[in-house]
Amino acid sequence: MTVLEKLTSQQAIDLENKYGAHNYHPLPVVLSRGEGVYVWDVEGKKYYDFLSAYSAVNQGHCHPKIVNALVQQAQTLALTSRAFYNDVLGKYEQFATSFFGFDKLLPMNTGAEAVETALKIARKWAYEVKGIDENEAEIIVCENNFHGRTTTIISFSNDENARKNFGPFTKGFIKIEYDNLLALEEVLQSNTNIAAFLVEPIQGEAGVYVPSEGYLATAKRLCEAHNVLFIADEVQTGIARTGRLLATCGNCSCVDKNCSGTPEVKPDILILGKALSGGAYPVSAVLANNEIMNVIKPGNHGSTFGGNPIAAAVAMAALEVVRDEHLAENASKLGEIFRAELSEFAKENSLIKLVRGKGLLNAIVINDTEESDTAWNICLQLRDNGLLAKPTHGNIIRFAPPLVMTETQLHECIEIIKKTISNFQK
Ligand code: IF1
Repeated sequence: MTVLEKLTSQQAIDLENKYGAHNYHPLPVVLSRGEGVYVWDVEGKKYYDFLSAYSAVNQGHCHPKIVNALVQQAQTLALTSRAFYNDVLGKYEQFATSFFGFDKLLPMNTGAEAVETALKIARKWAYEVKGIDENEAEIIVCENNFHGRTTTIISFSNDENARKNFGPFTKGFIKIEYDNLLALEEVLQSNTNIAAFLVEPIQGEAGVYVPSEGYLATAKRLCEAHNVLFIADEVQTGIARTGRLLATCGNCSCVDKNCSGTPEVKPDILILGKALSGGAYPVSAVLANNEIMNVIKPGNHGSTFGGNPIAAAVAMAALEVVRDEHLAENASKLGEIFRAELSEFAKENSLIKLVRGKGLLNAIVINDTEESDTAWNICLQLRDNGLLAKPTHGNIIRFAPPLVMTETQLHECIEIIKKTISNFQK
């Protein structure tokens, strides 16, 4: 078989099983094309994509403006490394720092790399600015966090599946309960070696846990009072996914019409990834103001591809799409409709325990145990009915379509979800 020969779904699955590491258990569907909110499998069946590659494809599959930026730059200058300057990176850094309201940006590639970068910056700031003794810095994280898969990041995970037999682990992290301000205050008051508090504005992988109103703002104020950096991991919640440009409120002067204008939760360090490129290319970034970012000096940190011309060009196009197509406003409006309709439906269907989320990052909790395969089987039937979604943990199904979805398309998807669940036989 040549690489150009068209595969059947089963052939594609067999090849992955035989030649690929088994580090995922994908839903059995083989995709070969994407456009906007739709994807097609190799047999030509069309689906609504309700995962958006874990919120990386907020701008829709293969957005022409983003693809064009990718192609044009790839045909001009793809990679220089940071050993030399290039004529795109500075423009992107200026554009993105203004877009989100920070002084500086450190460009990386994956979300985990950006999280690691933020941890390194926070530690260096702790030693060189706050004055903590070297190697004594602690960073507060939350139970049930998900920040990526590197050894340091899984060191502070409590997901046994993600960490078992990957030790020994990195020290210097203190875990507290998510959405618990007393727990945060207690650690801040009892430990003078705290560099930072790393938090997801909504815990996506844990099951789309939206914290109490005011949690992030009060957490930020507590951090300020104790000279501790507030680090927001917006890899999944950022880039308009939750109905705002950011789920925390950057004092971004710009595009978020939903913004109250008051920087009530401006992170000291902001971590972005996924939809920063619209899913067209691995692009992540860490943003901070000078008094924090300037602890990084030449040779302290880097990456071969970090800030490459293609990444810079793609990211600018992806952010322009968010701004020009008003994706935050659309996510906010459609998210309200989605939760209202499914919450009403849940009242008459015992299979759904609850519906929760913000913007177009939502989830339904299935009325069965975490160990059951009910959520998985519902996703198989959703697939058969033309909608792709996947359980996060056990009995929770995440619903996160591209933010370019129209209201008409959303209502069609809601009907597919309702029909599937109404007809579901265990
Ligand atoms: C997998 C989860 C989602 C993230 C947050 C950093 C990263 C992620 C808040 C790291 C990545 C991805 C990773 C992917 C599945 C997906 C995921 F299920 F793993 F947890 F979205 F919820 N911070 N999340 O969500 O970014 O290095 O992947 O670019 O690893 O299975 P990355």
